[in-house]
Amino acid sequence: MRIDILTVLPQLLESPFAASIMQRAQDKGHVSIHVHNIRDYSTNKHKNVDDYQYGGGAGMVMSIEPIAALIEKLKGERTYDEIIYMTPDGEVLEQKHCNDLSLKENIMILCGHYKGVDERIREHYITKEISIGSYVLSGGELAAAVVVDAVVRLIPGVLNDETSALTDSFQDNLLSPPVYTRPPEFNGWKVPDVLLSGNTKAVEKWREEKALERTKARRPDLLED
Ligand code: 6GU
Repeated sequence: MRIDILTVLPQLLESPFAASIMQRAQDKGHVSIHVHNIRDYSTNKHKNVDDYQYGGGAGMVMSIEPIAALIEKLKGERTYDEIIYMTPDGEVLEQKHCNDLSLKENIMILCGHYKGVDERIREHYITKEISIGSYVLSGGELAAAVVVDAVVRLIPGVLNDETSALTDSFQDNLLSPPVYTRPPEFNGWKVPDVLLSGNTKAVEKWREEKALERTKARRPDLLED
């Protein structure tokens, strides 16, 4: 998979992909991530990437020209399966979106800033608009990093048995059960006996019960659909 990220703050997207699973996924060739600075495509002498909004009002709007120039350049090089715009008024990200995106070949992600981008970008280039939740961030970069992380770890071959996505929370609309490791007792706090029993069937049953219990208590909405 190839992911192109369009931003006015490329510094914000350096470290999120430079460690652990994201770095390994790139090293192993499962994904290549390319961060582009929109400012490099500004043609005016001050390298501006935003302007006052028509009709008046506080807040700047990201200009159409540099973004369009960058999108057109990239589209001329390959075909994109999705051109995503990160925005608080987008569809709220769920595991199902990540599962879908993990099967794509080429994805472009545009990070919103200020009051957002000129609406004509959204009308003519964007195929999907994503928010990561009901709160406002200073910009779309951290949200884009969240999407990339959630998607890349699902690409076949990225995770091994130990980090398998199959038992993730949400993958089957259930939260994960509690987990424990050594020692079996700390400060008198004991690991549940069943996990030490060696009885695989009983362990599996216990985990299913706990997952359901936890989901009912914390996220009953997940059990509705
Ligand atoms: Cl995608 N962008 C911004 N600026 N804030 C957000 C968001 C995105 N998702 C949730 N809050």
